[in-house]
Amino acid sequence: MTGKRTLFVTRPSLPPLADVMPMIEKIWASRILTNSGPYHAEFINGLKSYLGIEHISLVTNATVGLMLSVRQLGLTGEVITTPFSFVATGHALLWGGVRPVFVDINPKTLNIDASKIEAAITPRTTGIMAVHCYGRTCDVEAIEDIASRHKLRVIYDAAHAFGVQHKGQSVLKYGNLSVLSFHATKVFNTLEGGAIICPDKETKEQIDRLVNYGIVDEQTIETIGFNAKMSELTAALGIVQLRHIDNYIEQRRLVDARYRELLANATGIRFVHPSGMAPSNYYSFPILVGPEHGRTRDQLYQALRDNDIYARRYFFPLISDLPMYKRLPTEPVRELQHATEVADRILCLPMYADLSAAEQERIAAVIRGL
Ligand code: T4K
Repeated sequence: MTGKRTLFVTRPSLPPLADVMPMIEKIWASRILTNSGPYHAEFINGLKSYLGIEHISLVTNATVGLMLSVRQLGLTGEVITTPFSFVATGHALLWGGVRPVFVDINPKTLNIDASKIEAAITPRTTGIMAVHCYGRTCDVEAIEDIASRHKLRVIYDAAHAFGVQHKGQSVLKYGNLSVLSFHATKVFNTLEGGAIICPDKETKEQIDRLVNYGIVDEQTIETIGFNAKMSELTAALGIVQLRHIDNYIEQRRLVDARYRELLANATGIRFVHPSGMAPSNYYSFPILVGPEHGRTRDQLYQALRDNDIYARRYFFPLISDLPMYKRLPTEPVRELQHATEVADRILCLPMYADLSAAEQERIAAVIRGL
């Protein structure tokens, strides 16, 4: 390759095409393309054993997975959530006719501050939608405790948390439902895709029906379902990706470690995650640009772009600042102080398996102002 390549915030990891081709040929020969075919079943089994989870429903993407989760749990009224997330988190609630109530984040973890949830509970509150932001585990114990005392249902937006462990088990075991994203930008990707992690067989069956129009059998439609079915092509790619995921994560761990070395004493740059944060999937490499840096976050973002480095301000603006959310009566702005500060300082650096050491040096040089 000649010249410098443009560096995006992420670059999807893909297996060798030759590994996928025999499966595509089988799909072509069988003409079973979707609606719970053999690869769909095989992919679920692979995920069950990799994630250490018993009940999984596949969906077309995490946004729809979150929407169906809201429906499955019968959430109404108000749901407490974080403003510091991708817009899909809030949109899934609005689509379900539920009003999101935004609670500030913990400035260390950037996840919803569990100690502030109770103050936001009203008689209309039916649930909590928390996000394991950048794959860092929420305060799941505190959230569980609040939910059980107030009889609230909990959905974890686990879009970033594929394979993340908490206290020796999958973090996906917490809450009533967790939703994974397999989007191209994720550590584990099937181009588009996602999964809903269910606590038991019965819930999984109900969700599988929601995914397929509510169909029980040829003449029985049980509920107002959606079409959120994963195709056989997507599932086949997922099966192959599972063979490589440990390698992708290990390569990302090396990228993470190199950033820590290269930016160790960069003025005004703070790492969001502690070094060797374990167990993690190294979804992202977020930094906070402090006032001592000399440039604002946006000036640094622009300086990187001028050098063909497309870092991203995930998550800016806050969901609560978007027009359709601003109109909602919400908590006083001062309550979102940490989220507001972080949204103004956050920058996610390029993070992907095949980011080279030389490319990271190039990124670090711009950040250091060299
Ligand atoms: N909850 C959370 C917390 C999430 O972060 C997300 C998604 C969801 C829920 C919903 O999950 P899904 O419904 O998507 O399964 C991207 C993704 O579209 C989105 O999935 C992701 N979070 C979000 C954080 O990022 P954009 O609009 O910022 O992506 P885009 O197209 O600007 O891509 C970013 C960079 O990635 C590009 O500059 C180049 C690179 N890229 C992207 C794609 C799509 C590639 O190299 N190849 C590609 O195919 O939203």
